[in-house]
Amino acid sequence: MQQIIEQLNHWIVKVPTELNPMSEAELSLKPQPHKWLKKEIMGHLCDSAIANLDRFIKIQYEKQPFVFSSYNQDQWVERQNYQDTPLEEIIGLWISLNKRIVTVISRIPNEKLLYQCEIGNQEMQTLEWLIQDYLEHMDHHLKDQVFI
Ligand code: NI
Repeated sequence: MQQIIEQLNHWIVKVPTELNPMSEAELSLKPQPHKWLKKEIMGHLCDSAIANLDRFIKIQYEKQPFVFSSYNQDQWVERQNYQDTPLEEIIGLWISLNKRIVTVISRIPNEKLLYQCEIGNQEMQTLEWLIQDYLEHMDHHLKDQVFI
């Protein structure tokens, strides 16, 4: 868990220093039709943080196994209108949400990391797995789509 927290803190510092110098034009370039803009990918990472913050908190006190609620990613990016939102605002939101996530996960007692969650198709995973998966999802988008 310590490693995950360190990696999240690393991104919290690195993301704004790398993205702030990029122009709005660069971030608003459409890579391919039907693909998200870099700004929208950052927005999608905010939506992922919102959904996961909710899960990381509820799984700790709700009846077990906690049933994972999914969300429609394209609908969220569209409804939030990240495309027309200033980058600064998206980055600010992303930083605030991830600081909350670091606060929450650094306070989870060890035994609760093993709490079970049903993630769909009757597949069960632990809270620890969910947190690891949250970071892997973020790493994937940042490394493959934003900082290229
Ligand atoms: Ni994604």
